[in-house]
Amino acid sequence: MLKALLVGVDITGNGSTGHSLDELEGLARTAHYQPVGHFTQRLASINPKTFIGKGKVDELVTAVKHHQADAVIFDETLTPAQTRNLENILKCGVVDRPWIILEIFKDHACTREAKTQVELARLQYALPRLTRMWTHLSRQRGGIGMKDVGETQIQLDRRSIRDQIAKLNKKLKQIQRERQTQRKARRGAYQVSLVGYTNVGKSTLMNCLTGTHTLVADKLFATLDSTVRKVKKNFPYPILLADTVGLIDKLPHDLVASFKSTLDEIRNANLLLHVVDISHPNFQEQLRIAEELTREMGADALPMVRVFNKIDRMAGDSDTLDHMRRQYPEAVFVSCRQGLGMDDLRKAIVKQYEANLLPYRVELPYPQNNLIQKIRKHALIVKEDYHQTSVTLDLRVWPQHKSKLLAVLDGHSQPATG
Ligand SMILES: Nc1nc2c(ncn2[C@@H]2O[C@H](COP(=O)(O)OP(=O)(O)OP(=O)(O)O)[C@@H](O)[C@H]2O)c(=O)[nH]1
Ligand SMILES: [Mg+2]
Repeated sequence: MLKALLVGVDITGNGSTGHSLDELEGLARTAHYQPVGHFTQRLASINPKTFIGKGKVDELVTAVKHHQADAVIFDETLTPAQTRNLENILKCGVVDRPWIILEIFKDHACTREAKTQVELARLQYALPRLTRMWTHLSRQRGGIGMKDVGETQIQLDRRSIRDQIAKLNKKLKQIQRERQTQRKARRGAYQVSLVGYTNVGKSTLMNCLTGTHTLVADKLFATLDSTVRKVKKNFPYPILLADTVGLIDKLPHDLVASFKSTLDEIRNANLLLHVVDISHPNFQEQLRIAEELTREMGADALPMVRVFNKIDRMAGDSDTLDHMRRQYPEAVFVSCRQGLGMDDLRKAIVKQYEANLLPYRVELPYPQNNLIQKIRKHALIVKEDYHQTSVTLDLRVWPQHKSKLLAVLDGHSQPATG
């Protein structure tokens, strides 16, 4: 395991670095680094050459020697020049938060799509940082190690990375075409998509509602693929549920853009369930960040229900629960692990679904049992009024199903008035 020093910077001076470094520590461990020291600095402005101030750099030089650290990890996004300058002074690897996230994504990617997306994001990140990245990339290619690389080699390398980027882009387009076809086949169904910070329990919720076994793990970014499953259990309507990649503060932008299928599952949803881990000490900040990222993805106009999860861990803290119930009266409070609140959640989904239904009334001449069976496939029958020679049905129709319903009714009925 590589030994690493962690560095957090508090630019606004609001004292939020403490939390942020806890998260960085979790990320660093997930990416197989062993944190051996923490440093934070309050800064009025960023030093363009080294990001942090000279005094802090000197402190780090001493600490790197003392701990024999292999790397210094910054909880920020460094420019390629800052990374190079810092590596020259500190004489060890310098890594920033986006790179750590990319390393984790690389480890956790399973499917062809996720692997391609992560590789693409890594290469795009590497291109402007090639001198430093050489070590990482060459290690993958068979271990050339930390030796210095000449300028000619870097030029060659840059070209080969550009070629690889072009190839991956092409491959991704093909995969996304296949996805598009699958999505078209699902058109017309009501789709609910799970969104939320990483590790809040989205996949656990998916398993609870669909009875399937998507990977659940107590680690950051366990899910790197969007999966879509049918929810049938205890629902009056067919509903599709999509699990998506977890969100996190300072998520690399290239990475978000490359996870196009997750973005599509979110943007094309009829309803978002925003899952929040209420037992996390920093859940309010996570909630804010997830909503900000969702907005950036262009999904802020969609109907959304907040789902506060892991209430089983809140036995000693009813104040926080009460406070959130007051602040978000429409929210649902659940424990996916213990199956608490699942009925409330189902009701909330059904309520959102029904808000979209169009009322429709038809009058059928008797007897029409077959026809009624067919109608049930496309509409909800809320009332049946039997008269002497006919029956009036009050229906609720999902807008996308209206044409199918009309096709079924064609020639058999007439829209009733009143
Ligand atoms: N105590 C408790 N733990 C839960 C609950 N729901 C999920 N967890 C745990 O939280 C951890 C993360 O769960 P996941 O379902 O993998 O979370 P996720 O949001 O899909 O995470 P990513 O895919 O990594 O973004 C696992 O260890 C779960 O067992 C809950 O209601 N109570
Ligand atoms: Mg997951």
